Amino acid sequence: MNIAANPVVEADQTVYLKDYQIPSFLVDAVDLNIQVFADYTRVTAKLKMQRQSAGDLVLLGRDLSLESIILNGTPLTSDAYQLDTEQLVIQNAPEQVMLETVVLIHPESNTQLEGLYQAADDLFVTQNEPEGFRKITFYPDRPDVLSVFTTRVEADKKFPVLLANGNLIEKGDAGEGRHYAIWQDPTKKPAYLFACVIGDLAVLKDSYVTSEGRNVALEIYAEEKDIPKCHIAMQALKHSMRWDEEHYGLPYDLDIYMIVATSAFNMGAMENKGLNIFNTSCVLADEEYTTDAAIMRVQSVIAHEYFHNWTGNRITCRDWFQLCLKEGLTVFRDQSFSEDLQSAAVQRIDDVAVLKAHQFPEDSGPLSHPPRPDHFVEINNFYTATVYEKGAEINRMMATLLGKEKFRAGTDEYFKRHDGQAVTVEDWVAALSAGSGVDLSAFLTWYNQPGTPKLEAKGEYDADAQSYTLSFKQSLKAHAKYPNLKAVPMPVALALFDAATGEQLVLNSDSLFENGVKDGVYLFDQAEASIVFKNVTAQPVVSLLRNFSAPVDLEFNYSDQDLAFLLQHETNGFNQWQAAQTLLENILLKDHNAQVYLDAISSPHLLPQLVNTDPLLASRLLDVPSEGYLASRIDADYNPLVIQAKREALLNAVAQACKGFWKNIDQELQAPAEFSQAMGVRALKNIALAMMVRQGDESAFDLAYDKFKSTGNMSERLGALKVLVWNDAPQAEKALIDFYLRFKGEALAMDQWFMIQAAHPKAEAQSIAYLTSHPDYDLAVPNRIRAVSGGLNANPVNTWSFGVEHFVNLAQYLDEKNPIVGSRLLQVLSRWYTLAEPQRSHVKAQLEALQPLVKSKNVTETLSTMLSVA
Ligand code: B3K
Ligand code: ZN
Repeated sequence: MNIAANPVVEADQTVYLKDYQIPSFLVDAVDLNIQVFADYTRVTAKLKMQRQSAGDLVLLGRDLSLESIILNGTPLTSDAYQLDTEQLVIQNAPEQVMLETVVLIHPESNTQLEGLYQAADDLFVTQNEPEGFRKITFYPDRPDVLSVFTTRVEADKKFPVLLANGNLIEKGDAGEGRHYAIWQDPTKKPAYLFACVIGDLAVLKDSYVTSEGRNVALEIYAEEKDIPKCHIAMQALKHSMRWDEEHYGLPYDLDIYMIVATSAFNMGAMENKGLNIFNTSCVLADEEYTTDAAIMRVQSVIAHEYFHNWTGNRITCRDWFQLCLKEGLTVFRDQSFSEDLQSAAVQRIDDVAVLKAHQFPEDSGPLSHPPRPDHFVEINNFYTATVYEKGAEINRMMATLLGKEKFRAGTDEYFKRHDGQAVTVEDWVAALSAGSGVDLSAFLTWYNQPGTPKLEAKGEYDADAQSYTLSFKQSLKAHAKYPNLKAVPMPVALALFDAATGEQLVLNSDSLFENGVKDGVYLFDQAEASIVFKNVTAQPVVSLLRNFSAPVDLEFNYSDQDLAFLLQHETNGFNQWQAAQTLLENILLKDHNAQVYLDAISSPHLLPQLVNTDPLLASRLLDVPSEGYLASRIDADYNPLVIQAKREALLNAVAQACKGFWKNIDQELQAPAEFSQAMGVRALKNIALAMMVRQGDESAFDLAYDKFKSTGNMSERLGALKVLVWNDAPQAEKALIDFYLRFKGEALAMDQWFMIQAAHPKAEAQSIAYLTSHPDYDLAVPNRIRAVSGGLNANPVNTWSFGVEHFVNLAQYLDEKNPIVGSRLLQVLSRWYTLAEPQRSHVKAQLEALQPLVKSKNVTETLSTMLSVA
């Protein structure tokens, strides 16, 4: 019997955290036999189960054709169970159950890229988090059911690679040109961590000896031509393994660790136990083919998935509401790892930039939810910036407050208490508190409520008393679904500077002790409070939230001069950047005069000096907030054209203000051998090139074209190509053709080719139509869709005009074919309600027209939440 996919969402499909119940049956062992044929796959599953609590035996299953079912040796007829589109239920099952099912599935026509699917002619892979395993076989597919898996994979010999989790225990001939492999995973795991791979791939091999002396085989599988691009990922993997031993005392626990790269993947990567499956975009790294930013991303995603082995796999989530338990902690861990790879200030800048560009807007609009939501319709819609990035910030705050040693004592306690278990956010905070000896339970509030807290601070200097008072107030916007919002604890890292000399003031221990500031951090945990610094001999400049010590929206009565001062004198690189960003926001959104900023950024004491010591930080200090970010700061009557015009004018003014600087950068700065420094030099040179065009420098296009042709480095090549294409240079067309011919066999490079054209500031509906009807555009490949859609969305003026139709059509097309990606892309329009009329009504009408046309839970939930704003 065939079961329909994606039933229409009904009112009662919301799942609530408060309804959690332990599973009625646990699975002690699973035996799978997965036989892949050309036009179907047969899955035989033997589950050894035992009752844990009263209730029916519930096996979840979707899109499965059930061939047979045997319970404790007796074949069951259809009247012995209830079967619908989502589950198979057996009432009155005995205490001990041996259940054998045979189902047929169709990976060859699975376009949703969930469960087992054909990713290429010669490749089948799985993606089971969160609920994909139920598309492979009937199973209690929930994260609190942990079991030992033995997997037999059988396929035609034209697929030489047969992989599954754990250790290979047997392989051999299966007759008729077929072969098999049997893998056994000794660690108990939930089904979402199950993986298998059937394909024709090449492999890069290495090995690693753990701190416990275990010799681990490391294997990265990819297409033959891509193997040379896997070395950076392999180094990053070994580095991550060492890092986790040194920083958390966590060694790897199996004899083999495999990574498989595929270009057909809905997201970045997946941490399946011992068998990660990765989007090629997060494995392949090579200066000739991928950008510096992509290389950094590969290293961080490799680390992220590796770190999940402990935070996610060994200790997993009790239910999907707890997703940020594993994701927030693992993101915090990978961010810390990346801080060790490059300028730590720049890593923090980049992480906060992501938080502010994605999480803050999400949290201020209709899609706002707590890091741990208390209800959802489709859990796939909750792999969000809030769960990941805000989740990471909560862990960072606790780590900041505890300091290195206590934080480590806390994490040690967590691994000791909960190894092998499926736990909750409360368990994590309790273990961290117990291990560190510091009660952190107040931080639970952060997990449970939505919205970015506003932190209003005021500074007052009293010359007579020689004291400086800082007062703080926190507030949250009301949320219909989450009432009873409470004050949260916020570590506020701060420093005072002498306004005359630019030196940081040493806060003597008296003043520290009295006001509760410890190691430069004040824990603000009430609705309102103030602190006083004594013996301050002149009006200081205060720098707040150093390193962005809490994920809040800070409002402080800074003058533009104070901000310019901090841009030039803060010793914390992150806060230098933050000062520049705030100053730029004042100019672009509050119409402040730009001169204070222009004077500071062109000061000979700032960038010309920094370019030699930390070129990457220098490049970030030149960041001007994107139009998309600026839009996220506007809650009503947003006119994209106005913001674009203001931003363009400012960039032109910056180009003029730093006149001689750009040419100097271009001619005199050389990329050193060290990667992170070289990356900084390349970033600066790309900015310089774009600025030279803004200055009207006539040599700039020739310079860009020469660079484009002569360089072997993708960051340089793309930097030059952007300048040519986005300015409609005479050389643009031939550069695009040259790039196409040079890289047409390289999917990731071609994604960039699509992206650059889609991101043309003057792109029109026709130019996007040209790209989406190009023979190399493929709606079955999420990376390609994201390249064009992401490029288009780089210019909000375009997004909110012809782009609306693009995104609405995509959501409709993908609704059933790939609802995870369709739902995600639609979210680009979530701030429609902030637009000025008549655009607001136009977009609303288009969204409303989409509503009756979509069926998937994913798109339906997203759309109805988006439209829930008044
Ligand atoms: N845990 C996976 C995400 C799965 C997303 C499913 N829609 C990757 C990661 O966060 O490491
Ligand atoms: Zn993750």
